[in-house]
Amino acid sequence: MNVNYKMIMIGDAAVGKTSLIYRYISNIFMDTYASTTITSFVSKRVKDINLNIWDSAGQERFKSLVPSFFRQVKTIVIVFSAEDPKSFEKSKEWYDLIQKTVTEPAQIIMVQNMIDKVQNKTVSQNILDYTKEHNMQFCQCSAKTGEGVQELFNIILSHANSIMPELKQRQEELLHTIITEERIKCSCCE
Ligand SMILES: Nc1nc2c(ncn2[C@@H]2O[C@H](COP(=O)(O)OP(=O)(O)OP(=O)(O)O)[C@@H](O)[C@H]2O)c(=O)[nH]1
Ligand SMILES: [Mg+2]
Repeated sequence: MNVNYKMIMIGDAAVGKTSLIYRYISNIFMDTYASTTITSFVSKRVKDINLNIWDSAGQERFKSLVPSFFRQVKTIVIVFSAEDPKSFEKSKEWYDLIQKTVTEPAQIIMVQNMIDKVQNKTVSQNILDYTKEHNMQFCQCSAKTGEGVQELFNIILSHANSIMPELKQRQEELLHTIITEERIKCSCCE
């Protein structure tokens, strides 16, 4: 039985959330910016895992809608841009939003994207301190060159594998509930 694994990309507008997903799923990169307005997901099957990757809208006007997609999420990726230090400051607000709204344990990863755009790739100490202090994993990526993207998803898949018994049990319980409900429906129609 394949297990479903839900993850979501969040972060400010134009930091590269959609581009990272395109790079991972289809190995493509598009220079043109088409802002995401509707949260949706794409799936990739990796061995026995259906990785459901939700892509959210980073624009401020959509921010309040994002937590409604956190239900049953197992990994949250907060993306910011290496080129724009303000986007790291804003990612702290995204972290606070997770703290306020996510009730179940989830892996949280901070991603510094667009590292192809900066000469000095050294991660600043305040970023390292912040991620460590909040128990987050940290990755540097470029959706444009593909650098770090596979590594990011390997971290996520490794987490998925580490909670596999829990995922399987949950899925079986869900299936059982659906079958039971169908039986009840059928017997009441007889
Ligand atoms: N150079 C470079 N450009 C990137 C990278 N990632 C994304 N971009 C560009 O940055 C722009 C925004 O990328 P998106 O992936 O649409 O950003 P987003 O975070 O999904 O934005 P919203 O959907 O508005 O929240 C696009 O023009 C991309 O081509 C990267 O790693 N390097
Ligand atoms: Mg997008």
